[in-house]
Amino acid sequence: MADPESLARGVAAGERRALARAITLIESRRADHRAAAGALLEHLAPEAPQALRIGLSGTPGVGKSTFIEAFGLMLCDAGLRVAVLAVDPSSARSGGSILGDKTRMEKLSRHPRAFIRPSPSQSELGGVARRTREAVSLCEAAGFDVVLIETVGVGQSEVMVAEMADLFVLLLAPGGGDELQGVKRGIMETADIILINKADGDLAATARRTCADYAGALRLLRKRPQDPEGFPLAMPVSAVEGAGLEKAWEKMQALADWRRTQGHWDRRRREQALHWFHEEVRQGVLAHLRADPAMAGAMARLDGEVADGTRPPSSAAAEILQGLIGSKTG
Ligand SMILES: Nc1nc2c(ncn2[C@@H]2O[C@H](COP(=O)(O)OP(=O)(O)OP(=O)(O)O)[C@@H](O)[C@H]2O)c(=O)[nH]1
Ligand SMILES: [Mg+2]
Repeated sequence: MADPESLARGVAAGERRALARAITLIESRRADHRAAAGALLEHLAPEAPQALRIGLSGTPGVGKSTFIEAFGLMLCDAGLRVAVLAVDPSSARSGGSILGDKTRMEKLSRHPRAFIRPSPSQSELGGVARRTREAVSLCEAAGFDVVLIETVGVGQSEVMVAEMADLFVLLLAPGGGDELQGVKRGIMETADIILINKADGDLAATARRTCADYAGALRLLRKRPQDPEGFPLAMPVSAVEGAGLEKAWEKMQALADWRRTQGHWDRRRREQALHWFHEEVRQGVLAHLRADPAMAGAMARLDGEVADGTRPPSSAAAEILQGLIGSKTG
């Protein structure tokens, strides 16, 4: 493993091998690698150019890989450098996606201006979040213009990706109108752009209807300060035929430009940085507690009491914090 400083120089020079090795380093859980990863991230220029970070989510089979291949190639052909990071917290699934993605993103993966990194087989969301966030920073330092962060549209990983993206794009299949109620609502509220994919062939008419349904539902949402007129929006695309991709990119740029000029962009990046800082502290404290046998024992005992309702959560927390502060000072 090269020393963090020269690795950081390689990343900053946009060397793909250095970037790949740097990501391998940040993915490692070995204590010495963690330390080197920390040094590496500190060596990255603080004034590195900002990429447009696009979170992209969608249920299995909706066409994420096909979309990224077509969309990524379009951006590369326009002269942009595109990095794709996949987030898949369930290690059981990731084997399948990597295999699928090798075939579905074949051209993009060979493009000199593209960099694709599949999800590592980590199952714990906290670890995945850190790895992805740090990988995004590395890609940004390496001078990529666009970083696509892909996640499967199931559960918590979506929220996490939204917390590290400048824009959040949701890919949906035609039909699925019943999903509009309930489970999709929360996700819809984080989405900036909803793309109804597979708007081609037999599905074209259904896609247009679905799109109108979502557009209607989006108009009912409370207006968010970070949205210009007309956003969030829903539009049809066909990843297979490439239809609508140019327009989707125009919309993404328009939204990003508006947020930049209105100050939402910087504010959001600052909020996100603070969010991850506090999250790291929280995770670190919990890990520290779990590693100390006496504290772990107290946690287990209090878990039981709180669950049974014999101890209020705040009082149990006070006991743990007392122990934590006491063990630091005494
Ligand atoms: N008709 C049509 N089919 C599409 C389109 N995009 C993707 N598909 C098909 O949908 C299937 C799934 O596409 P993928 O790109 O693998 O979907 P995915 O969301 O990456 O799936 P997972 O990685 O399993 O979550 C494939 O058979 C694609 O050919 C499209 O725009 N139109
Ligand atoms: Mg896929």
